[in-house]
This record gives sequence, structure tokens and C-alpha cells, in this order.
Amino acid sequence: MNYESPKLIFKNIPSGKIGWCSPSNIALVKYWGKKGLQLPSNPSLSFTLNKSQTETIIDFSPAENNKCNISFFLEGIPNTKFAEKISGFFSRIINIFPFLDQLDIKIYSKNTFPHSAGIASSASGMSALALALCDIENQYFESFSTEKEFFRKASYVARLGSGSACRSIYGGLVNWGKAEGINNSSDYFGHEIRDNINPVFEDFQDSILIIDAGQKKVSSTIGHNLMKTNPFSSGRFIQANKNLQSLLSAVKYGDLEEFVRIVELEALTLHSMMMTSSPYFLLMKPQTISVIEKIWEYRKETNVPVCFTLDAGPNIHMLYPYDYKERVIDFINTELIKYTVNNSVIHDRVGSGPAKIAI
Ligand code: 2P0
Repeated sequence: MNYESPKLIFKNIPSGKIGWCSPSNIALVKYWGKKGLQLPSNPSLSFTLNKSQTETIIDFSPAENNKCNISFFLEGIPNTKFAEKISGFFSRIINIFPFLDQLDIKIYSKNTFPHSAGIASSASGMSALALALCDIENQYFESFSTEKEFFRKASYVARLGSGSACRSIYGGLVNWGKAEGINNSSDYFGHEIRDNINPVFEDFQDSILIIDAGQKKVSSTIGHNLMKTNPFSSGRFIQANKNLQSLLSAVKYGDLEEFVRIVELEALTLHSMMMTSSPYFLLMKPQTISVIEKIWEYRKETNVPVCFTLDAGPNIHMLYPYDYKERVIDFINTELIKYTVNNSVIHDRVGSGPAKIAI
């Protein structure tokens, strides 16, 4: 699979603005471990979120010295750290978009969730950027004959920016990574699962409890690489494939008990991989464990099918069907809010994917 296209060079270099808004996603089956050029060691599955989004506008003009000059503004403020990160990303994709060296680029990015909320913004940010780049290509080179081709390339490019970003290109339930029984699944781009989804999952809720809003202690890239030497990795990759199959079946038949079991097993396995890497690390906080125990107690007492999952951090995502929204929010407000920083909870839900910004 290769998107290198040396012909994508402007004859007349344009100026313009293009923007996309793209959501974050929460993995149900976790991607943890990669090989080659951002290829996953196991397939993953996620829900695309609705509220937690990044809006990115690219303002481009002819380059002054045949080399793409990048400036990056986060919430309107210049950010050189991000500009350097994007510059590294652009050097990885210059053969895919050779026209980039003909442009000077200003990137204006803002998140709809608080920057300090500890929510990963790399998936939403990199997917929004990839969509904007493909849109420049679409506008000036007309190289996509279908929408499907456009989004597939955007997902491929987003993956090169950040693995999990390739899943944010699509709404609903999204797979990334070659998996048995999923037609068109690929290690190179995300794939929207549309069929065999019980309606209960279509408006699933995700209440995100912010336990710690600080910067990540360990970058995901380092965490992924540690899987290369983790003694349990081969077993983990087999387990992820199995869990994916079981989860797809639970989603098809609306089996909430099995859904809860696999989602929590995946979250705890992800963290156990971090705890057994060398060097090892622990990203859960005491409050994370307290909330998990409270959720287990509550589920046992009430039979409400609410479960938790975790990203590579201490914050808790509580997943539950729409019909239980009032009850779960009440439970959060009375019993769990005290474990969060400044009462921070984001009540999000499954969303329909990215959208172009009208400029
Ligand atoms: C996931 N995570 O599937 C897993 C579970 C976090 C926990 O993918 O190095 O930012 O940019 O490919 O995608 C976070 O890692 O890592 C992640 P890179 P990414 O969502």
C-alpha cells in the first residue's frame, strides 16, 4: 500500500484556507504495540466521540524558499513544540503530498474540550490535519473519484501522524488493523463497521471523569515500543484478536454483559502491559482504582450495564446505553465526582465523525 504521488506539484501555487473538525475516539479493543511504519501489532476497535473534537484550519500561501515553512497556533497562541512535531510529520508525508514544499503553512488548531483535561488530542488533531491536507489535494488536483477514496487516504495519512488518529476519520464503531471476519480491514487505515450493530450501541454514552489533568508521564510512542520487549506481548496480541471477535459478536447481538466484560478486560490488560514493560510504569491513580471499585459495586447492586475503560492515563471513561443516562449521571454526581479534579466530567457519546468547516 503506497500513496506516494510525485505528480502532485502545483503549476500555479495557490493561497487559501481549508479547515476540518475531527473527533477523538475511545478504544474498546486497545492498540498497544506497533511495527514498521506505524502499523499495529494487533487490530483495535473504537467508538468515535461526539463532543471531544479538534478544529484545524490550514492557511496556505506560496512558499518563499521552496521549503514548507510551518507555524502552529493552539487556541490562537503560537506553539513551537507542536510546530516541530508537525514538521516531523510533514517530512514523513512529503512524498505523499510533494506540493507541501511549495507552500508556507499556518495551522490554527483548537480543541472543543479543555486542553488541560488530559484527553488525548493527538487522534482528533492528527485526523483533522490529515483531512485538511487531503482536501487541499482534492481541491487543486481532483484526484479522488469517490468520497470513500478521499476518507481512506485521510485515514492512511492520519495513521502516519498518530496510530489511533486513523480511526477518528470515521463515525460510530471503527476498526483498525487486519482482522479475521472483517472485510476490508487493514493495517494501513481505519474501517467503519456499519453492519451487525445492535441499536443499543448507536447512541452509547461516554462520561469522561477527569482524575488528573496533567501531562502524560510516558508518551504513547514509548509505551508502544516497549511492547517489543514485553515478555507477555505475544500472548497479548493473540488475546486482542480474540477479544475483538467476542466484542463484535456482543455488538451484533446486543449482549451488554459480554460487552462490559471485554471492555474492562481490555482496559486492565492495557495497563498491565505498561506495568510489565521494562522500564515499567503505572498510570492509574488511587482515585482511578476507587472509581473502578465504585462502578463494580454499583453495577452489582443495580444491574445497570455501565462499565469503564481507560486510555494510557488515569482518567475514566464510563460507557453505558442512552436509556440509563439519567441514572448514571446521578450516580456520578453523588458518588464519583469527589474523585475528579475540580468536578470535571465530560458527558460525551458516540458521534458521527469529522466535518468540513465552512470558511
Ligand atoms: C488506543 N492508545 O487504541 C490506544 C489505547 C492509548 C491507549 O493509541 O505512537 O497516540 O501516535 O501511534 O495513537 C495512544 O497512542 O500512539 C493509543 P502513536 P497513539 O487508542
